Amino acid sequence: MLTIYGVYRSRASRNYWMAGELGIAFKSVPVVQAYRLADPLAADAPVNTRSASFLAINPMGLIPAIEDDGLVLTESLANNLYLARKYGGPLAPADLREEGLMGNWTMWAATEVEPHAVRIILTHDAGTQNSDEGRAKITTAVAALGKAFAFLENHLDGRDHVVGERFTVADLNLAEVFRYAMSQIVLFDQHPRVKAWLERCQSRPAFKAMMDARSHEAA
Ligand SMILES: N[C@@H](CCC(=O)N[C@@H](CS)C(=O)NCC(=O)O)C(=O)O
Repeated sequence: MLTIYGVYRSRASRNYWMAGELGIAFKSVPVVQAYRLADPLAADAPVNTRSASFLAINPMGLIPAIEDDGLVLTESLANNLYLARKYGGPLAPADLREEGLMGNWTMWAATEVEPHAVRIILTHDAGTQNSDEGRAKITTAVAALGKAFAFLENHLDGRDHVVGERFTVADLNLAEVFRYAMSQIVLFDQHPRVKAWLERCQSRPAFKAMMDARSHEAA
């Protein structure tokens, strides 16, 4: 059975959403980010990214990790590509060409979008979005995201989805990365196809179920 190590309030959200889309049974092992704890190595600390038991799974000390039939994977977006290939169905590539495209879009999201988008959400998480420093960070990130938003906006001309004519793992992986920039309403208003695509992705029952579980988790 698939095991997901992480918490919903982390990049593990992508893997929980994916498992929900696939309708597969999974075991969730809560592992919280060490930086959220006062003393992650205290005897009574919950299992976290610095706990020996988790470092045995992912020596990088980052969540999520998944374990499936003895295979351990530790990159959230790659975890989803693997799950798509393993369980098949409409979310998975139908052929090698689609597999290439899904990998390409996923790598694009990880390298060209996420580094900037995550800076936006982390600034909000830290509550510093209205400080001079926070505003400067967000302005820089938004400027850096302009090209990526324009690229996706152009790609979505005449298309509802990123690859093929259906919701796939490529949409899911991208949607989870673009979610980190959602506080930037102007950026989405300037790119209406990206905005409508993200709304479509987030209207899926499996996304809503994941966000519901997330909302019940300690902040
Ligand atoms: N590239 C990795 C990044 C994973 C990552 O940065 N995870 C964060 C939580 S979203 C983490 O575990 N942070 C723990 C820490 O810094 O102690 C992935 O996408 O899975």
